[in-house]
Amino acid sequence: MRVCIILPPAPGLFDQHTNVPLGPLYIAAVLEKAGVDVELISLLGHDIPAFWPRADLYAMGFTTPQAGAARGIMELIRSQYPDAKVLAAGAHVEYLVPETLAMGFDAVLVGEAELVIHNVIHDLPDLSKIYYGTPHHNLDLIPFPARHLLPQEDLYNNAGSVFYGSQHDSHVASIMGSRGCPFACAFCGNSPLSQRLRYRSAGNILAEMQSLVNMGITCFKFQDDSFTIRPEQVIALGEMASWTFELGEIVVRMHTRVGMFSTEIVHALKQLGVDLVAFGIESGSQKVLDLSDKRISIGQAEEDLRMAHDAGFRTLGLFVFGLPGECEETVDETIAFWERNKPYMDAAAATVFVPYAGCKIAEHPEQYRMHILDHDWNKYWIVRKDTVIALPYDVSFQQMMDLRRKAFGALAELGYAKPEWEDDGLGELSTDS
Ligand code: B12
Ligand code: SF4
Repeated sequence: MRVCIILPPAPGLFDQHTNVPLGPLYIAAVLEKAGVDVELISLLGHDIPAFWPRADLYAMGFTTPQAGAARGIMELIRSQYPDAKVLAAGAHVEYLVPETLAMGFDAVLVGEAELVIHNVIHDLPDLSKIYYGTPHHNLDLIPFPARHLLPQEDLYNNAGSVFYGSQHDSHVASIMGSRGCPFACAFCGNSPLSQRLRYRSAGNILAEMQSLVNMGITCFKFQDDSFTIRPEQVIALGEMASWTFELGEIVVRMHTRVGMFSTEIVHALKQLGVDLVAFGIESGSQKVLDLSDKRISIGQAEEDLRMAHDAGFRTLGLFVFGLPGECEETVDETIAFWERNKPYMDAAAATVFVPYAGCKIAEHPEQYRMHILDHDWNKYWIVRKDTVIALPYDVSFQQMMDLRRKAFGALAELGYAKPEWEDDGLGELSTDS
């Protein structure tokens, strides 16, 4: 049995080459463990191959703006092997099953795939149209991502970019310590199927980190949605890290939700080698936060930035432009937030709101007083400069583009542009925020 997993290109990323998603690597690991012969082909920053290897199953996971590319790849494979079986999975397909099948895929796998991929293999060549994954309740039972299937130079991000300037000479591995997020921000494309928060044990996470350290990778980017949501987990991880690694041996970046940072976890984060703490702040306008169901306050965001900064961490604020209620006044409030918090916010990055299928705004735009202007998925990059996809009711397209220029211009003026961003006021924006 041979399975070929393909990573479709992501031309909207500044550095698509090393931004390999973990999902397909986990599935490759599960299949290998079951004795399946797995080939992983990354088209992230690579040319489309002239010749595809023969496989019993071709499988692709993709996000929304990659959907067109994924379809093109499927057609190329079929032009070489007309009877090829091609499976679609990943974030995009969840709410668009009929559409994905209509694109020509043989089957769609919805949600987390570890517990259902065996059924797909078992059914070959007579696949069902839909396979529903179930969230794994014991993440420790999942093998570590099959990083060995890709060349090292495809896997590890440049640490200078991930850590906003520090750690220039190293490479950084993505890692996930938990899955799921119990919140329901209106703009978020996360799956409600995996809303239940699940953790790996501290020992399991550290074993993966140790295996990477053994390969010379000492920088880590935790991709968890809210790394600090359960303080006892962070404390256990920090304590075990202090037994496993020398102080300073590893460097970590993590991301969390405003309201989930406390002095209680500071020591543990230091034990874990945390250098950069990223907060999903989204907007400097309370009105925008409330209209987007964010359920955080501007005061909390400022307090968290200060607390983390004063505890000795570098802080990164992540923002989204163009959420419900965005207008001149809210952009001004956000710019004022950046100015006010500059002493505590070491880095900031912003993206533009894109209404991915399944997020509450895309499902009920009228409730959020938003127009959705375009359903061409190829444009659904959060980093495009030439358009906005969603428009608040009371703002014209031109006003929105002007506000966008103003917001990103201010970010650059405040010194928050990354060196690799283009210097045109809009910048390349954040591609790997
Ligand atoms: C980390 C991350 C990134 C990183 C990836 C880097 C890295 N080295 O890991 C970066 C910053 C590059 C990134 C970029 C983008 N991302 Co992103 N990203 C995430 C994030 C936070 C975690 C992904 C992850 O590792 N999850 C853990 C794994 C285990 O879960 P998973 O990815 O869902 O995979 C499971 C299933 O989907 C399925 N599956 C996935 N792939 C495959 C493949 C096969 C063959 C099979 C069978 C199954 C399968 O099985 C997996 C295991 O259970 C998610 C949010 C989230 N919490 O998931 C957003 C998310 C996936 N990203 C999103 C988006 C939109 C993007 C961008 C398009 C943004 C942009 N720049 O315009 C780009 C696209 C780049 C790309 N290559 O796809 C959206 C997707 C929404 C949508 N409808 O498409 C999400 C959900 C964020 C959000 N809340 O809106 N991203
Ligand atoms: S934006 Fe963050 S906190 Fe909100 S639902 Fe998405 S992952 Fe959870």
